Amino acid sequence: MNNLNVKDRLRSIRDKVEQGGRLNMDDGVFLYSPEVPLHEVGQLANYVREKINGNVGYYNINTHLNPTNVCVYRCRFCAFRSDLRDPKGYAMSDEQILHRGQEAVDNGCTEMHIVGGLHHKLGYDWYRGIIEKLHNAYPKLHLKGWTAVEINWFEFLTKMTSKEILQDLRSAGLGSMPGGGAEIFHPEVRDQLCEHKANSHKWLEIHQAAHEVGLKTNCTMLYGHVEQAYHRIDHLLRLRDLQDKTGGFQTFIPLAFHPENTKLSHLKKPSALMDLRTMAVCRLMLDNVPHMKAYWIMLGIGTAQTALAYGADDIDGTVRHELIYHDAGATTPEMLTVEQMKQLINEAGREPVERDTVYHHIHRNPDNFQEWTVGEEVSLYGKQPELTVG
Ligand code: V47
Repeated sequence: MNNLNVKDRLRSIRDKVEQGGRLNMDDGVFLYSPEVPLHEVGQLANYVREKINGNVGYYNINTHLNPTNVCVYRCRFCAFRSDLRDPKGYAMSDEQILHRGQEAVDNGCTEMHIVGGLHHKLGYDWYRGIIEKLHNAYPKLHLKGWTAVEINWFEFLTKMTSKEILQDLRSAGLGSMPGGGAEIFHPEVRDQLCEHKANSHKWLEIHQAAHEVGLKTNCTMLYGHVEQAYHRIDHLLRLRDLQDKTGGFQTFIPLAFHPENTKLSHLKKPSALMDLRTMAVCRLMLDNVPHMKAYWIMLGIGTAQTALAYGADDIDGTVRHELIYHDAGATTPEMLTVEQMKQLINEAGREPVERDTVYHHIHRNPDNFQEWTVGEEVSLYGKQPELTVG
């Protein structure tokens, strides 16, 4: 591609974006080409980000719970899983799980993010019971739990439909679903990473079922391993199609592959430049998903801050007890304080706003941090910003 072609194509993409048009497969793959300057893609994504979310940088106060790491699957990118008889394998007791709930409440958390392995010997009732027990003991804590891969496993265990399972989990206290398990939908890649687990149709069907029973969900894409640009864009287009139907996705989280301790440990971790380009391209392709999360645990703090100018409007939470990325070599701290979260958003020139899982403002009692109330839903701008692109 010569320089003139690059400029012309970029101009036509910029026109499309400014006029509210949609980018297609060719546009997306083009934006990934090294000839296209990163700052140009970033500037365009920032335009969309400010149009939708203004100058706000969202964060929440949350904790993670991985009740077991024992898993029937052997995904090649995963450093967290364990075999049933491996000394590393664990399954938490009710007491340990409830202790985590108490710790969360004591620390002012509004959300618990719950995911784990698919244990060979534990039935659906164990997984359901975790939600029910936590919800009964700590009803104010939002439980964002079980990925589509777990729901698919519960289908296998119970012979219930995904909709019946989701309704049942909702009645037990499930508040929403995280976006994990999506990896890369395209079978050319998925079959190399995790051939046995829920395929793209299943993953999307389960998220559609969740949206239909009134649960909001997130969506993700695992990048920087064996995939190519067209696999990533194909993935984003499949998510965009479902969002057109249901509107149930709240946040998209691009997940950079961490190779350490995985079966793909010979691969290099994606660079910060790749992380920023991916955030920007995702913001531009997913024009119907309101939020983009720069997950600081996975990106590192500096890149997460920079991503707030490349399409992201959210940096996830304070986080405690994260294992999936730390087992795979993440060097980020185990958690950040609220003051640190606010500072890093401020340093990036954005206005820090605490949200709950489903994007309502959180109001804290200034005299007692543990006391909080849920305010209004965040308002999306949906109007042209003052600035112009380019
Ligand atoms: O599905 C696993 C990925 C996901 C590795 O919904 C890896 O708010 C990189 O989905 N290197 C789980 N990625 C994490 C996840 C998530 C994280 C934060 C917020 C939300 C949300 C969801 O992590 C897995 C997989 O795609 N993953 N191992 C690895 N070695």
